[in-house]
Amino acid sequence: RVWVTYGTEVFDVTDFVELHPGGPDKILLAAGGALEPFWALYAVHSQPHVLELLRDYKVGELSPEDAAKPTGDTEDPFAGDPPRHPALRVNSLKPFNAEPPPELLTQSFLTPNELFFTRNHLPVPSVEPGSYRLRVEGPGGRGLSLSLAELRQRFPKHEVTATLQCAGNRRSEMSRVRPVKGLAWDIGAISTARWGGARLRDVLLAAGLGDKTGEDGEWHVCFEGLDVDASGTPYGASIPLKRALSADAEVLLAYEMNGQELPRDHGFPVRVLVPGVVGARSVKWLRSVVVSPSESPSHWQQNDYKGFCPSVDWDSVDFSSAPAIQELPVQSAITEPRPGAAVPAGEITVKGYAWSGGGREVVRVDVSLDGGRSWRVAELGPRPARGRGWAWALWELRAPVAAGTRLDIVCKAVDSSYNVQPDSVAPIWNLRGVLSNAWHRVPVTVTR
Ligand code: MTE
Ligand code: MO
Repeated sequence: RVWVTYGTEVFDVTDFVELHPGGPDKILLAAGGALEPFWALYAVHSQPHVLELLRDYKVGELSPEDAAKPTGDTEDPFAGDPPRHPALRVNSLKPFNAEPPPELLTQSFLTPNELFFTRNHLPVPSVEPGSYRLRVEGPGGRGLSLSLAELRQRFPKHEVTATLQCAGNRRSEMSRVRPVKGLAWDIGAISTARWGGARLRDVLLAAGLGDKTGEDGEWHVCFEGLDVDASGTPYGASIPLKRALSADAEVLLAYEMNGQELPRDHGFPVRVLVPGVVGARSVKWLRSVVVSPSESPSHWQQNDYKGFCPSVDWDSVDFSSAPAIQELPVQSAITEPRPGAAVPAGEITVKGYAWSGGGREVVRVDVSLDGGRSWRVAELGPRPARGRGWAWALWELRAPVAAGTRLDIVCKAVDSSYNVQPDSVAPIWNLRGVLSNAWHRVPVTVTR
């Protein structure tokens, strides 16, 4: 049976699951745990009649031990990590890596902060906002040191609605072809937020670092986080200086996410946000920004987050032979229905997301119900009017389906440069399982 808790009370909601106005799949996400974190996200629940309705299903009270909070372990480097939303699908607890369930991912254009996918390589640092300083440095001893208040006050706040995607999104589909090294992300290592902060460009210009564009080869901006490994080495990455200085590229030193202060998991108090570029370059818990003639020496810039030929294996790989991933290729996936689902005959609703790197807008999403033999054009949801194609398009397709049939649902997106997704995984397989953007396939059966 299906139970949930609210406060210290326990409810058997088995008979209510099918009656849930938001759909049975959504209420089941809270099964076996507390309702509060879900009700906090979906405000329709904060009405007296909802609590009253729940009363009818009460079966008991939590025991005092279960009602008490679990205690933290002080020896554990991850003991200071923040609390997380129970709906997140955890791929690794320490360090914390988790993605929202697909059916919640496309519930709203902006991903609620609590559900935004989290990709941490190390423990989450605890930062005292009052003593935080951001170091900005470049050649010739030029630079700045900024407090959080100075970053907020000296530079105009700029806002960008942008999708962030991890290079490893949809890796689990790649490892089904052949095993790869990396976290087994499903389709949820991608999320969208409205980010607010200072433009990196404005900060670099204020530091006197705006003059190194091009004349002596490509320069870079290297970022370091406050999160460090056991040897004291921080997370780091870089982007080309040209992108950092471009007003069009809208690179941010973000301190706000969806109108709230940046949550700890997403880089409190300041992170880099590089629209249209692989998530790995958007360094969280930012401690330094250094303008340099070379890319970041960090492991994650040099020996990770690069693409290779399918025949390259761990014995033959030469990481120095491939460029670091920056702009990502065109991507799309189906969030509803789920693979293996049984859907009722009549009309099916297929939902998903589509996005491309570099600010290239998604111009079309094609959906097939028969494995790619015939196609229909999905309807794209509303997107922000202003700005470039930094954010995803949510899409939907409704189509009649006959009882007793099997559907092989497929989606593929087209971006404004007419880039398309590859039809299968094998030719783009790579040992690290990155850049997994083949047509997404979801088999379902139609019941009678
Ligand atoms: N920044 C720091 N300091 N440490 C990290 O582990 N992970 C990177 C990037 N920035 C990381 C980081 C990777 S690989 C991704 S995909 C994004 O952060 C994820 O951002 P999110 O956790 O806010 O979704
Ligand atoms: Mo990532």
